[in-house]
Amino acid sequence: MAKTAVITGVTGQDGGYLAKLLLSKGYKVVGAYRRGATDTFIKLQEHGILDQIEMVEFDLLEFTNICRLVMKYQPDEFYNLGAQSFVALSFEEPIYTSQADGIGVLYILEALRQFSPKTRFYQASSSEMYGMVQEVPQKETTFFYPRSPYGVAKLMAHWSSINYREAFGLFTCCGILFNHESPMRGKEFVTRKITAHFARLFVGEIGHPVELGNLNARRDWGFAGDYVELMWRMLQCEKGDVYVIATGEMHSIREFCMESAKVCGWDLEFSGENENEVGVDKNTGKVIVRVNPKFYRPSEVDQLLGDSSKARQILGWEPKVRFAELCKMMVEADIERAKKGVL
Ligand code: GDR
Repeated sequence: MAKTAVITGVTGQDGGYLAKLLLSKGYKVVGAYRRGATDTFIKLQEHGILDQIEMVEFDLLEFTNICRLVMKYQPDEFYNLGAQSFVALSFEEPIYTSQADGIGVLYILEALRQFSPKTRFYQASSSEMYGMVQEVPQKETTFFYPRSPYGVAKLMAHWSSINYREAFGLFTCCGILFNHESPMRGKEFVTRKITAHFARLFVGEIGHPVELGNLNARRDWGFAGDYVELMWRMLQCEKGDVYVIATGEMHSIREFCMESAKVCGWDLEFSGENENEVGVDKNTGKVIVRVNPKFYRPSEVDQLLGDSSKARQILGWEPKVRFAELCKMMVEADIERAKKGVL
């Protein structure tokens, strides 16, 4: 009989890629989404899978709703990808973020414990939990030091998932995923903000530069399509565990701009310091990137670099898409959308 999987946050970037993967494996996919979630069904439509998913309204803050969902479907697998996932917003909405990303996970774990203890549970943990990194690169055993309400809430969810495995015997896995991007990334995140803006500049729809915050921050960026495969593989193992998922390569926001600019035929050169820094196309002298301190964060995560040896060994995985290819894929997809007027 076909396995049933519940995916919360199914309308988000990862939800779409994971749903597609599970459908291709013959799963019945129940997609849990929050009414009013941004761009509600657009990504699933773009993937061409909306009509194959059983969509149910869901809210991480409504325990009764979670209980009914779990009781009704008794799923084989439950992937919790739903969250307030924008780190910058968590400084403005710390309480909501803690409730959705921390307590909300506890609601799910409790519902599973009560009504469906055989369900295998995946929790979307985050490299943001490492915050002010205590070791480079970061692995499963690295000490956590979150730097945002988002990171703190994710840490609670992470340890709750481990605790429910140890205390109550639930099958839980946590994927500590480092930043993962794709053409389906939300435009509030820095990579897609850059590629969408570059594409609109490229087709001549706009003329002003993109305004960014801290260009020095460095991230380990992978491709979301690669990473969802690992979520599934984790749940197929004999026992639940924690895995770091990362490429092991780190680049600054500035480097992401330079690499993405190449796809548009621009040769970006940066000059000036801090809020006066600009990125200019050497060939035309046009300003493409400008700094606006409005996008600085109250406390920043300066660098993240993951060591995913454990996942590579146990889950048998190698990231397929590397940095330059990722930039190219995202800019090209956005140029296509801009040309069609759907960006
Ligand atoms: P992050 O992703 O916070 O790492 O969390 P984001 O792309 O928002 O920021 C990455 C870095 O870029 C710097 N930055 C800017 N960020 C945004 N959004 N907009 C800007 O204009 C800008 N300028 C510079 C940020 O300061 C930061 O250092 C993502 C999310 O997907 C989380 O949900 C997930 O858990 C982690 O990745 C892993």
